[in-house]
Amino acid sequence: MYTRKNQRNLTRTEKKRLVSAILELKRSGRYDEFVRMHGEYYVPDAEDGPRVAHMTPSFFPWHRRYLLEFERALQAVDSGVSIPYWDWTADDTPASSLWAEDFLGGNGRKGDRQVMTGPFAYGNGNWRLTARVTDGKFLTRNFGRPADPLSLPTKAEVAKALRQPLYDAAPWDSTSTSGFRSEIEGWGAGGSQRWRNHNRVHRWVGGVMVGATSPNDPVFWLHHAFIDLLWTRWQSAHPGSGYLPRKKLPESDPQYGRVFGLDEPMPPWNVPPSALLDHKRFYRYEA
Ligand code: CU1
Ligand code: CU1
Repeated sequence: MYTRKNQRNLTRTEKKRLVSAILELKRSGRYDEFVRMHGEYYVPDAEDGPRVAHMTPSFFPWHRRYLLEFERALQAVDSGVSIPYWDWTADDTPASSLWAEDFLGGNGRKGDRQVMTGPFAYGNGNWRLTARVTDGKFLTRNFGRPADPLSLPTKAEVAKALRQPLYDAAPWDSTSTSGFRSEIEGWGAGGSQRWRNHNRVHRWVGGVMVGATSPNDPVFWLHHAFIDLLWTRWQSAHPGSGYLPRKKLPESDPQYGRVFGLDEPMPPWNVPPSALLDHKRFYRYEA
């Protein structure tokens, strides 16, 4: 049993050890395998086939398992590290210590958006992107998207999603207009408001965080640890509710074969959502 801490409370030594473990995974090629896996499972609902990771009820359990795999890889390098979480409702500016030179480094520069500071700056020689949807070998960011500004989600927006009594709802995709999963993941029809919560954070960071190979930016893990923490908060707030759909969808359902019920094994690990509902089997979150 280990604890996932709020990144703002990490000591200098803890940040250093986490960064070193990430850089070691990168050096060994393991890191890019994780990036490629994420790209492979980025199946939007406009495409055919099973949809296990995004725009789908198993968004939470799939990413929980994905983070666990990454965390195990980190711990194989240094057993004392875990994935911290980034509460972007509190640390909501580029001035946050998260973006300091001793941790994840800062914003991209003007023009090519290349990150120039910190351990993941291309110029420091340890962070060359190999698994990408588009070309470009260096990490990019574009905080707040100045050309069309957007801000990070607020406590009120997160609280509203946490009040949703239902986990998810038909049609179980990016157009579901109710349910906790849809509201936190952040799709839903209509205008600029549709990039809510989880999605808006990807867009606020910008650069490689937008798109299927977003784990190329290490902040991905800290963002998703917070998303995972929000799932635990929703579970505590709604003990009588739970993962949906409970059963495999019937053949008559348009989403048949595309969405994973509670006990249907999720690729690539063949683990069903039901095996991932209780995070306390694996780790705890620091309050
Ligand atoms: Cu993802
Ligand atoms: Cu994400």
